[in-house]
Amino acid sequence: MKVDVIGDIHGCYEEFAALTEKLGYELNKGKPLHPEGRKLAFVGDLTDRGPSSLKVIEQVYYLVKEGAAYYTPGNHCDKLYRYFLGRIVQITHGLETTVEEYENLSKKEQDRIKKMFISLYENAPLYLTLDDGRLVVAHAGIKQGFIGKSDKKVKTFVLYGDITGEKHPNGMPVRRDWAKEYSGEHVIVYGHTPVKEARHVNNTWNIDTGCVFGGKLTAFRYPEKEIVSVPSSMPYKEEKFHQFD
Ligand SMILES: [Mn+2]
Repeated sequence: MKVDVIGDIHGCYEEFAALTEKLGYELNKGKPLHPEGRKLAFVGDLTDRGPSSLKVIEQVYYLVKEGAAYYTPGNHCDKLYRYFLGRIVQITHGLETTVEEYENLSKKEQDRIKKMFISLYENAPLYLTLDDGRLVVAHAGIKQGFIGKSDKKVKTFVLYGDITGEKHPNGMPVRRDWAKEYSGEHVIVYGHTPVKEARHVNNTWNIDTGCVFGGKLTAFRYPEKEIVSVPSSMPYKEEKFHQFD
């Protein structure tokens, strides 16, 4: 199977459109489809902070529905899902931009978007196992021993990463560098932690190149293991990018 895994979009619809074009996808009734039948896969965090979150939801919903793409949720997707269910969530960390777009819609349009997203989320696996398990796509990554499992511990890991429960002085949660310890055969593609360049460590690939923070939107082509990116149109925020030693 041939697939192009797309990093955290966070409402950057224009960059997503540009990236699919660069990857050779062609628009068919508004949807990017590949002439050779390649499929897209989304690492999650479709929405929040960027200008066109709802457009991204709609695009991904139809692509998945028609079997042209795979999707697995990120922590921002999880929070938006809880918001749509009417649970009490804090409208912060970028959710405010998605909620603003949503509130500007008519009641009928709101219902349409809400139903789409709930359906997309509820039908999505916690992480994707593709190509007979050789390729695993998980929002914040996954430890070797968690592949095939889906308990609460695994859910926390794939949504938030290898968090310790501690926080840095700036309030950011401490995340362990699990990729450094990874020694598995599965290719693991993930996002969640913005880095300036896609980071390849031990068969794992972090493709969140911080598009919404002015970096790039990145795709990982499988089985070629190629990185393809397009520049972001958003203002550059140096402090949002993670540095690894
Ligand atoms: Mn995330």
